[in-house]
Amino acid sequence: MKFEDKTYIMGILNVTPDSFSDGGQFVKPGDAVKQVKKMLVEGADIIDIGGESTRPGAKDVSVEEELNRVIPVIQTIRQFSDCLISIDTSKASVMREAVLAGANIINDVRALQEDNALSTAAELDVPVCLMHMQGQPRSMQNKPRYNDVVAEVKDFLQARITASLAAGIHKDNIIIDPGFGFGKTLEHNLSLFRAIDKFVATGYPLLVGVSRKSMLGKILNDAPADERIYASVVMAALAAQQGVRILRVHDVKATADAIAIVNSLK
Ligand code: YH5
Repeated sequence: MKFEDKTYIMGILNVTPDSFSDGGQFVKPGDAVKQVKKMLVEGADIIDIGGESTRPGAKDVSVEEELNRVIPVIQTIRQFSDCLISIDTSKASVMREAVLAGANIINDVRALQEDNALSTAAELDVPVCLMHMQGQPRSMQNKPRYNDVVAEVKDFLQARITASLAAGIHKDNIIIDPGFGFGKTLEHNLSLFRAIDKFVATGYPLLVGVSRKSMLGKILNDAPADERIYASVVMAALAAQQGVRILRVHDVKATADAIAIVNSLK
């Protein structure tokens, strides 16, 4: 797949019963459909469907549970839309079933490090987002540590690109993501955001997800998730301005307006 030269909006659809900001709202396919239609009308280019909660402290889910959450939703979306769908998973079997059901993109917060993920992604021949995470969701936010966060995240992503290419994944199918909030303090996240130009300069399309994350809450005197929307949109605009190609967001309409402003100034 060849990405056009524009900033894509990836709308978040959580199908986990424990999602922080939309706690279990979108578990029923009917409810999920409503949210997907709203995001598409508002300007989403991609719908990102995740059945494993990867927020800090989240527990593991079984393959069966993850499949039960995501596959019916993908099948239902395919009955009314040919929009791009990404599947937010680290499990090879979920990647496979999701793509067979109509998903177009793999979004893996573990950068294809789980069993059979590299070979499965190569075989499915769809774009894949390789994200950096230090540790595992359960414990990643307890004392993250780096000597040089930008260098370490860049080196990790480069190593995963090398592994992906060696497994037969096409260069044009690789997307990279520094993984904001995944085993990072506020200072780590800010250092990475200041270095966005360095990630863009790799030539691989860059995906950024900061929407409603606790890094914004920390800057805003511990604002709760539903009061982090303006800050999320500002960060999205700053990212788009610097050449970020995919913005993973909860608030699609607000982000689409911000991108329109950024584009008008080019
Ligand atoms: C990402 O950055 N993030 S799930 C905690 C929050 C708010 C939001 C406490 N999947 C990313 O969105 N995939 C997630 O407030 C992702 N990049 C990619 N590629 C975490 C999330 C969130 C967590």
